[in-house]
Amino acid sequence: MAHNDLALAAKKIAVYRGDITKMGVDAIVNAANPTLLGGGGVDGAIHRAAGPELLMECRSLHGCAVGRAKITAGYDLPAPFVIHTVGPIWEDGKQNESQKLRACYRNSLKLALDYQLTTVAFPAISTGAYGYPKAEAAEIAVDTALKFLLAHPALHKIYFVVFDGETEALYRESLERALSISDEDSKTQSPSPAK
Ligand code: AR6
Repeated sequence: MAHNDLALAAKKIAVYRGDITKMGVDAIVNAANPTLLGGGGVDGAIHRAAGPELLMECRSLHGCAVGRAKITAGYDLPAPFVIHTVGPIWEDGKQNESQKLRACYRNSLKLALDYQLTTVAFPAISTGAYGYPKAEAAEIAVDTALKFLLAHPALHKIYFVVFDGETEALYRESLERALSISDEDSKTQSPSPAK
């Protein structure tokens, strides 16, 4: 992976501390449960801010499997669309939790592209009620987003919206780590200068 490409992709990622329901992006992502009928945490906040029509549309979707994503309108939200994805519940790390979390990010971004949406905001999926360790989850979120941005230049911006300073720091560290690893790779792989 060329370092320059990765650095460009990283510029399309922003870590933002605040409330995702206030984001004026094309789509915000909801950390939902398989019923898609609302819940606590960010799911509850999104349903409250979007208004009752969101629940009506969600009822017509007949749920969503872990790792998959479905899209609705945003109703009273500033964002015109909500992408609902279902993160894995953390058990012991041996139940394919990481693959399932990766799938959440990838499938949400694929859906955004299908709808020609170019700015997407994610919460830290699975890291609240679902108990996913925050550092590992941040690493997966950043890595999946970078790979997706490299493969799909049509996407303009991915926001990681975090509630607290600890999670914000974890995202920033993950981003820096991804860039420094690729920097080292590019140094070891670059041809030696002609003598
Ligand atoms: N904006 C941004 N981030 C938020 C907001 C907000 N308004 N509210 C919470 N967070 P969680 P999960 C952060 O529990 O772990 C629901 O009941 C929060 O600090 O919302 O995927 C669903 O219906 C945490 O870092 O989602 C499911 O049953 C992150 O969002 C279950 O919870 C995710 O926490 C899903 O659990």
